[in-house]
Parts: sequence; structure tokens; C-alpha cells
Amino acid sequence: MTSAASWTTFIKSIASYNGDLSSLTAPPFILSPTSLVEYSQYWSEHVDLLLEPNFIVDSDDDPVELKRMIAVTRWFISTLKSQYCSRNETLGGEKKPLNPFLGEIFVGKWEDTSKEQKLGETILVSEQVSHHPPITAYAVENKKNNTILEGYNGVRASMSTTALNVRQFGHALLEYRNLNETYLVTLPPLHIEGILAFSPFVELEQKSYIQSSAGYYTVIEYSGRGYFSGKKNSFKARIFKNYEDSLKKEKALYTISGQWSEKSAIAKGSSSPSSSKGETFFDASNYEAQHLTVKPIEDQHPLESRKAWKDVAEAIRKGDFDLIHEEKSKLENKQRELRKAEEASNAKWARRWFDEVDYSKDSLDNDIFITLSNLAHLSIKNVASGVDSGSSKNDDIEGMSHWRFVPESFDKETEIKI
Ligand code: CLR
Repeated sequence: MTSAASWTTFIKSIASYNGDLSSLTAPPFILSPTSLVEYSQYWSEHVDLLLEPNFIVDSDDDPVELKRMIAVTRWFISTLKSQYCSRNETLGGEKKPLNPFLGEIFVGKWEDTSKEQKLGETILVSEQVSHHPPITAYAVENKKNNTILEGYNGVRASMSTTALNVRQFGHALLEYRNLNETYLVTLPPLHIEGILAFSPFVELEQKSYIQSSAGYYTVIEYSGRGYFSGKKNSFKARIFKNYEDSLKKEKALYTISGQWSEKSAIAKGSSSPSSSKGETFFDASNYEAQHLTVKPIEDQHPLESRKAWKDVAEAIRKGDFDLIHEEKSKLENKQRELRKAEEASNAKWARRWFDEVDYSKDSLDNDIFITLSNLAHLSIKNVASGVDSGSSKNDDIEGMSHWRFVPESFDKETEIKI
């Protein structure tokens, strides 16, 4: 098959798409040799910004909690280029990632190479906690600064005439234990454009939110080429004293605007900073991502992603369709055998570092996710990330499962070395 012919087959398979991303038969050149379980690393490629709130000192201008919300918003904006553009930079376009198997894990660390050792070591643990539907859970932990980011995510996709539309499920919780402050972060919807033109890329859309336990509330609005700025990867973020204030845009304490993959500016109040008047908020092109270190494949456990997918990844790099298929089937058959054996012995695959929490059954007093969701008027049901609790889309109650990190299980871990 020529690549053009297999691309046509791919477009056709997309047209009859049923919502399950693993069922898409994509031509080799659109396949990435990286599993989705690795994507959790994108949350922490600017460790300094993630930890910054720990180092902000109180002064007599803005309240320190507001300064921290600005810092958390800056960290969040800084993650977007890694999350949504990095395949374009390293692989020449958006790709279809490997669909992780149940129990697949990915771990790594960011070392602090500075003399002062202000940041200390930061680790990542990522685990595939569900295969149908695919859900990845992760935690980023910095013991030195008592800071933990944890979360989980899954996607639902549907095809329109020109784009693949993707809704994200899940959220992140960012906890600064020394400050006694926690932030809830929702995940924006997105779509993949450029499929018909052979060059797929992500564009974010609609809104996402950050809710601080101190009350402050950030609303981020996304737009692409042809909308209010006409530039790709545009956003506008407004920081409010609380959710109620956000109902009137004029009440914004700060407004940030620009491109998340390039430059943005911040100004006090509710009008957008102009590039001349505003102070630089974040400049992605001048702030290189810090990649985590992963131990060599030889030293990895069989459940670790790069080890488990090694032969498939090599076949993808060679662009050998038959070999890809053969290697993938080996792995998938092994998984099928495992599930069958579990079923026969009435056993369930044990999740390693995460617990499933069902908010419709488990009684959870003082649960921080519930508290923050209530502050932000966000649904705690199993609905797309960022759906308002009063919205008509808030009715998808097929269990209200969420995934939570269990630090003790990780501390007891003996088989997997970071
Ligand atoms: C996964 C969670 C990360 C953010 C993120 C970035 C890109 C998304 C990915 C998530 C899910 C899978 C995704 C991908 C972009 C393309 C890919 C939607 C949300 C799909 C499966 C690829 C389809 C094939 C195309 C190349 C046509 O934090």
C-alpha cells in the first residue's frame, strides 16, 4: 500500500468511528512509539513553576493567596505546550499513541542539579488503572517541598466532518501541604484538526478552570486560528476572587492573554493586556521544557511501558506494518489470557498505587475534591471535566468513579525503582 492509499483507509475508518480510539486502524506513519501512560510527564516539565507557590513571600500589595493563584495559573499555562504540541516538535505532527494495557506503568524523576537544592527531587508515577475505558492515573511528588500533584484522565472522542472532537474526563489536584492549600484543575476539550491535510494537530477549545481552596478562581478560555485573536493556541485567563465574582467579567482581578505555545501577558483588572502595556506572563519559546529521567530499559520491570512495548516501538520506527501488527498481537493476546485467568479464578487485577473512589457510594467527609468542586460549581459526577453542576450535561451517572493516589502504597513499593 502506498501511504496515500492507507491514509484513505484511515480516513474511512475514522468516518465509521464508534468512539473507541483503540479501534482506529491507523497507517504506520501516524503511529507514535510512545504509550499514553507516558503523557502524565507533561504535567511537570517546568518543575520550578510547579513548586513556585512554596517560595512566594507575603508583601503589602496583593494577598499572598492571590499571588499563589497567579503562580499556579502560570504553571498550568506552561504545561500546555508539552501536553499538546510536543509530538509536533519531536515527531513532526500529532500521532496516535500506543493504547496502554491494564497495569502498565511509567515512572521517572526530575533531579535538581542546582547548588542550592531549593527544589530537591521530584518523581512521577503513572499507572494505567483501566483499559475499557482507558484511564491513566498519575502522581508527581516532591517530598522536599511537601507538594503533590495527582490526577487521572481518560478521553471520549467523536468524529465530525473535518475534525476529531475529544472530551477529557478526570481532573488534577495540586496540594501544597506546607501552605495548607489545594487547587483543583479541570481539563479542556480539544479537537484534532488537519487530518484531511495529512498533518494532524491539537487545538484546545471552550474553557477550563482552576479552583483554589483559598477561594480564588481562574477561568481559562481557549480559541484557535480565526477566532478572537486569529492566532493558533490562543487563550484568555481571568482570575477572580471567587466563583460568584466570575459571573461578571468586569470583576476580574487580573486578565492574562496571548498564546499558550508562545507568549502571553498579564494586567490588573478585566481588560486584556495589550502586548505593549501588559507585563510578560509566560514565554514558552524562552522556557525550555525539562524532561524527566527514566532508567534504562534493561533495568525496567516487565510492566514498565518502554520495556513492555519495546518490540512494537521498534517495528513502528521501522515503519513495518506487518511487524507492528505481529508484535502488537503478541502483547494483546497475553493481556487477553491474563483477563481470562482472572475471570476463571474470580480475581481482579490489583491497582498498584491508586484507589477507585465512588462518590455515589463511599461516604467521604471533608473530601477536598468535593469541597473544591462545590466552590467552583463543578459536577462531581462521572461527566466530562469542567461540567457545571447545574448543567444539563450533568446527567451521565454511570457510577461516579474517580481515582486517587495512595502514597502509602507507593512508599511500600519494592519492585519498581524510580
Ligand atoms: C492525554 C492526556 C494528556 C493530554 C493529551 C494530549 C493529546 C491527546 C491525548 C491527551 C489523548 C489521545 C489523543 C491525544 C491527541 C491525539 C490522540 C486525543 C488528552 C488521539 C487518540 C489520536 C487520534 C489519531 C490522530 C492523529 C488522527 O494529559
